[in-house]
Amino acid sequence: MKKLWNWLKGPTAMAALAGVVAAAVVLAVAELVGAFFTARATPVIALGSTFIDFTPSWLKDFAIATFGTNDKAALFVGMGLTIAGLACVLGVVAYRRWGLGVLGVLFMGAVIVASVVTRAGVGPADAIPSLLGTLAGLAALRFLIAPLWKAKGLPDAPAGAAADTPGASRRRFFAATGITAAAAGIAATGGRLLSAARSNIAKARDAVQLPVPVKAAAAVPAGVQSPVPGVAPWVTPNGEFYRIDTALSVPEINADEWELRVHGLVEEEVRLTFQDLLDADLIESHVTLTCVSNPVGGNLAGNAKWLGLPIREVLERAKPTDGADMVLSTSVDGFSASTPLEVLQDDRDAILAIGMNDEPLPLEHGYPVRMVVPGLYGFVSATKWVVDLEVTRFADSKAYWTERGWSERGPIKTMARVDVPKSFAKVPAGTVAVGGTAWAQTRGITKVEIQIDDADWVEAELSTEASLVTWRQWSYQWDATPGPHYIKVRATDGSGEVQTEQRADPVPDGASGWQSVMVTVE
Ligand SMILES: Nc1nc2c(c(=O)[nH]1)N[C@H]1C(S)=C(S)[C@@H](COP(=O)(O)O)O[C@H]1N2
Ligand SMILES: [Mo]
Repeated sequence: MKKLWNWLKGPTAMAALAGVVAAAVVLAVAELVGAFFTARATPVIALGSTFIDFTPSWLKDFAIATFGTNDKAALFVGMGLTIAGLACVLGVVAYRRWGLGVLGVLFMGAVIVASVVTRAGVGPADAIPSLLGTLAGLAALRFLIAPLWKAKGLPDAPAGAAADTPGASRRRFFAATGITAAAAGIAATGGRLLSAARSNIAKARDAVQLPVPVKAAAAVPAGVQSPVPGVAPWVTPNGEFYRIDTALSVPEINADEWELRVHGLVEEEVRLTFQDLLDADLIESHVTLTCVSNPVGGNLAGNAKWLGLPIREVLERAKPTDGADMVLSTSVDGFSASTPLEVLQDDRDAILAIGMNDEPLPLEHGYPVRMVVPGLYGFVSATKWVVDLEVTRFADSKAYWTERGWSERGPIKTMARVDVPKSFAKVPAGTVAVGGTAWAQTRGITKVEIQIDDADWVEAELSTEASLVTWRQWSYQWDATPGPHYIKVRATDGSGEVQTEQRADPVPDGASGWQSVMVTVE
């Protein structure tokens, strides 16, 4: 204990602290200056995004299985700890050998700049915040370490660094550290406020007037909602809709400048502006989106009313040439999805969506324009912030997640989910309401069955079906006897196929298997 305390009071620990504060200065100054540049070009966002781009399928799967939609928060915490660790080392190195410390800091600066300028949609000028941040960090490191040298009179210390009493130099060190850390905090907060003030995208989005569709969504029949309290709402409110993407900072697109380019194996290259979409014959329909990373029983699925232009009509104008079998859609920040061409041409109404539940798309869900394709997992179809459609062939191009070990195609697997009771719930004996949802987009759900422990499968009560591309809810009144019990659920889709019992991980093309919920009846 005593030893630890002495070490903590010693110059090595102080040098490590100086390193951490200097790193904070790097990030804070870059954040402040970055308010005038592309948001995705700040060091934290660029480093994190680069890390995400190197994420193999098993790691993405692990991150989502472990942290769910908090995977980004987990990434930030991990990055923060890594940066702090490196900064400690650099602080100590700089204290012992200033020249070596400078080299180390410059090297880190170069890594940051490299990760910034290689982001999609980021220009060379966007390196400026990171460069200025690195220089400011170097100055801060020098400023903080100088009092430590004074106390020691180390060989590398600047000439004339007169010996100081240890107490005086420690006080000077902590004063300097406190002031620098506070300045970094102010710069970072200022940068945040400034970029928020400079961004008018949220305001522009609020001002968008969605046109009236030429084909309104079919009226939602009564009885789509499971009567069991606690089952997910049939329409997912925008604020509760799951969010999955590789974007650490939500892309901010000026709708007036947005343009979609349709090119590749086409007779006619087509360009669409946002105004073109507002002026077009739009259709509206409810579609349930599902993420391929959704584990059995997971909640990475949501149902919304989407407004948009059938991609079929855009392709009719572009006229794909013979041999084309895929459309590679790309977002402004470099994500891409490979969607079979015929899926975008058939009557399932894949759309370029601009509206979600009677609102313009929320920024996190793809403002101003995203794709919505019934029946396919999002990773091969639901490109948000979409700016480019290349008509091509599966043999010639690979999408973002396919390059990282996921499948090139992704039809949604039939899945039933128990929402109530929750796993490990304690429920009173007697009649227990069991309920949930099930989906098999484009095939529909025709049956949901329940099995209690090893009893025979029994049919659950199906809620009203709205369409084949939306989820269908169900309920079951269970006569529960005291003790531990397992509730299993499985669905049958419109093709007559029973959901497979075969357990599969989300990688590479979606999880399968029957969900089993353990409850204790008291
Ligand atoms: N630009 C972009 N679009 C994207 C993604 C992405 O990472 N970037 N992820 C896809 C995946 S994996 C899914 S499941 C859906 C999720 O859409 P949501 O966040 O609106 O629910 O978006 C898809 N579109
Ligand atoms: Mo996904």
